[in-house]
Amino acid sequence: MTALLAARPVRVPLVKVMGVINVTPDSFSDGGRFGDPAAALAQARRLIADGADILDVGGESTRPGAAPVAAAQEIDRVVPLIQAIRAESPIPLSIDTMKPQVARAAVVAGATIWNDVTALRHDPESLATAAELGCEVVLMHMQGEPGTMQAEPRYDDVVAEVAAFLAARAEAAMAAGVARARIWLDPGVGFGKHMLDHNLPLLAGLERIVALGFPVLLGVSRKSFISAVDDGGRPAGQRLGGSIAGALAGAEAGVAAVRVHDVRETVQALRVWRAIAGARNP
Ligand code: HH2
Repeated sequence: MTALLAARPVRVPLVKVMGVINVTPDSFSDGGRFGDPAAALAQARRLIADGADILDVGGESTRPGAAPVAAAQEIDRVVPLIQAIRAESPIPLSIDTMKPQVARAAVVAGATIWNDVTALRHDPESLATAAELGCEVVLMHMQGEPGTMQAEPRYDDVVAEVAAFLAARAEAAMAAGVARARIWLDPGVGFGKHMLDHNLPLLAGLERIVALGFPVLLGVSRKSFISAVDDGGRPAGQRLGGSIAGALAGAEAGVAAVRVHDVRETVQALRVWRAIAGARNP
């Protein structure tokens, strides 16, 4: 019995879990749930207890048709939460914003990662601000703008085009003074990508994004393509199985982290995946 239970050394890399907290009224899956500061802090505590390695705080939805938010309002939404989490936990915090003013305020409040779905293209000041702040940056691929990105996305070879874009944005960030070791890449599942024709080949080709040599963050959690693959009718809150399948596909491809809403379930799935992978390569 003891021999059966003896732990084997597991050499398969750990995949970090980034838990999402949207302090917005309109995010596609959890909008309106954590707009109240006390509810947002309670959610942060829950995600930490559930095993999150990083928390990603967002004050503006990126879903198509979401109302734009002024920088001052976005700062009012995210900074008190970042300060409150920082006051009670050392967990790394990421700020999900396109705006350099918001990133700056968040970093001053204690965030150490700027997660930008526009890969530092939204504002001419973004690249220089990222370099000056000295924070880590997540450079995500998106074709088009959030408002219109799903209108008619087109690619000849989605994996090659996403990889080339990300490599170019990493070069631009480094040229502006962002240290190579601080750069993450994200293929941007669901951002300017056709539900099945683009998201599925992109997920199938993730190794080519990982091969660029930067840590990769993958966000599949609750996205619409899950419903399209499933029965077409599941709302965001009923896509947990598909979200976990996506996280495991990412783990298999070698991503460094997954961005998820359901932290506990994802942590468990990744632990079991890693234990099996470790047993395969003792
Ligand atoms: N997805 C969303 C938002 N930010 N950032 C990165 N790096 N990668 C992603 O895949 C990603 C992201 C969309 O999810 P969510 O935050 O739940 O919704 P909303 O943008 O409506 O707030």
